[in-house]
Amino acid sequence: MPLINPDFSMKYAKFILFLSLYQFSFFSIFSQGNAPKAFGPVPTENQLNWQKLEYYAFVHLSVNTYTDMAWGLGNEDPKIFNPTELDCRQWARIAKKAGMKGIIITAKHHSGFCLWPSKYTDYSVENSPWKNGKGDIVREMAEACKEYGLKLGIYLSPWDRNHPDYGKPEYITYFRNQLRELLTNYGEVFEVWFDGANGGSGYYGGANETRKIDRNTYYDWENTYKLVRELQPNIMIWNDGGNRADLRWVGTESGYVGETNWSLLNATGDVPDEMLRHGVENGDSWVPGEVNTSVRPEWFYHKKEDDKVKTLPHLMDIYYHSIGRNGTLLLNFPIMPNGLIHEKDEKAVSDLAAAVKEAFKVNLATKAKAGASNVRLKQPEFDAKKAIDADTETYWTTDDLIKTGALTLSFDKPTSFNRFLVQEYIRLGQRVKSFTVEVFENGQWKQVAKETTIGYKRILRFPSVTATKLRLTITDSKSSPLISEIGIYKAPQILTPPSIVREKSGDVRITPADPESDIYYTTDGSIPSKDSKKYNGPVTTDGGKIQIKSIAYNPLTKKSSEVNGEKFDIARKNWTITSIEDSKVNAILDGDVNTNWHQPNRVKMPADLIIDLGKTEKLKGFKYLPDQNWWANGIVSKYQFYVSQDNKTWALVSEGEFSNIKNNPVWQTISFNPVHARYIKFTATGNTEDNHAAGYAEVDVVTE
Ligand code: FUL
Repeated sequence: MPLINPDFSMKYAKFILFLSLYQFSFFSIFSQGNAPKAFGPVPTENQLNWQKLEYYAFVHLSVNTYTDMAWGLGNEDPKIFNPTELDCRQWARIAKKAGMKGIIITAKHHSGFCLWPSKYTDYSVENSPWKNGKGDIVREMAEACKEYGLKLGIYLSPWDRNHPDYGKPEYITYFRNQLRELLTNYGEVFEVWFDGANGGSGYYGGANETRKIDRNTYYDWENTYKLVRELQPNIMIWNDGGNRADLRWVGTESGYVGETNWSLLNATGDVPDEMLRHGVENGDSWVPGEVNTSVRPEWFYHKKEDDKVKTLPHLMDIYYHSIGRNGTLLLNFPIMPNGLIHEKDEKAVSDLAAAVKEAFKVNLATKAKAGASNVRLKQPEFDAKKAIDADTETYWTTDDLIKTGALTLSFDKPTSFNRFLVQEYIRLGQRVKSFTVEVFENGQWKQVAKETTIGYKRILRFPSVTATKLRLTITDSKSSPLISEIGIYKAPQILTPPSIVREKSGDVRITPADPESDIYYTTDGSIPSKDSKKYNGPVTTDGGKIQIKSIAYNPLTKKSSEVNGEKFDIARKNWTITSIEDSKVNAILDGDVNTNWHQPNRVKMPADLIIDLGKTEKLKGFKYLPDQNWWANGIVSKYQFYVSQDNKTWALVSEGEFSNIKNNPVWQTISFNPVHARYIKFTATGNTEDNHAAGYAEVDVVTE
């Protein structure tokens, strides 16, 4: 007799099978099988991969690089295009070193000039002297990107100010032919950029007229996108507002996206700039934001901007306001006429890369213990630790339907930090609507941030704290929050020389780049150190001349910035501009180089600016700073300078021109033989544009 009744063993086997199936489903309920479901629109695989790039470059080069213009007109002779030292490997090397992941090249800007030898037009490198017409910049760019492990992106301006057919249906065929060339012959392309500037005046094959198009319908985007995706299945399509594509412009070129930033928009309908800036909380499509800005004021190279390359603190702000606000950063290099990136631009992005690396070197969160108020189904695969495991594919989350929750990180000793990074697991949708960050310092909880959205990545800055715990509280969410990563960092201070400004009152204001830095200064010309006077607010003066030298200082590291020094002549406190009745005119005397005043349009050259100095002074020169804005007009290049004791009889003491002020619109200082006077008259007799506009950021005198 068998030991086990076969009937029984059959039943037993069935029972085991049932048990294991049960077990299988039991565990799967609590494992991947029961992971939270997507909520609302979610990114495509292309969008996810693109978001992870975070940082990539733009390069702008075209015929207008040689005419010093922002846009080409379409009539520029290809013969002017000759970047004799062009080296795409230099661009790629710089981008790589800067931590960028790709480069988008202006294959064709609005001028219509093509940087590749397109077989559909003569208006290209083929008819330029560069490489005797045998070159192809897009090819060189593609090869350099490959060599440096960077992705290639293409900017193809839909607006073409050269093409005779622009505005007619035939042009669409031309445009698509060019797209086909670019998206077929140069390997994988990660992003294509269809600029929003569309239609207007142009050369148009000699017609020289204004052609208006409806930018929503003219290009038949639906079919154009279809072609793009057919040729490049992994591509991201950029197109601004009206023609919803894979990502969106953020409504500004100044380098920031809104603090509240949803990666959502509605597929149809108007998109005002405000919406571009913040996305739409309940939008029906996933359309994340890309922050595009230039390392200089303008997109194309202009020599006059050699002194206007963005500073490290400015670039750092841009970093926190783009990548730190759920956006990507597309930073532009204007290529010089010789075909290279300027060394100052290279230095700027290298310094930024070093500062970012330094700031995010050590993630203190990995040294903490993590606990959560609620863990989905009490399962370890969703527990608090998943937010600090350096794996963005895992996450902490709460039970379904629970839209709030707190995650607490505890350190075993007081830990100092000033940056907080948090990421959502966006594969299942962007959910968090609001959150706070608190720290446990000196025995009590203190709130350091109260914010709205998170998205792919959010980075917050706050003054340093030394705490034993940090608590992230999700105060509202569309569905259970999914937090994939948290970072806590102690970013060192950025020690660049402070800015020194003398206000009209005569007081001197000194501002460090990093609000946490101390400032030390001297007034006797000596080099400041931490033993000098500590700055605690504006330096008051008796209205006389003053020289200030200052440093920014970090008491923790005992490091200081380089010295910044400014010499100010007599205070302008009692000065009045007598020739103009406009309260805004005092912008000329406020010490702030970013404010300015312009003569009204009705005023023709010679245009006078008369100032009463309040009392007689012994003058030996004057200073003029033109409007510092992009494309400022009214840059005075020819002048006369008069003095008077009574505002009636004037003596001409200097006359001439400010050489090179167009290329280099910095302070102009003119000396003359010393003379006593109470009134001065600065007469603009010509400007850099040969019209009648006269503008001023600042005017000052030099006394004996
Ligand atoms: C703008 C263009 O008009 C600029 O010239 C530049 O290309 C910038 C990236 O986009 O809309």
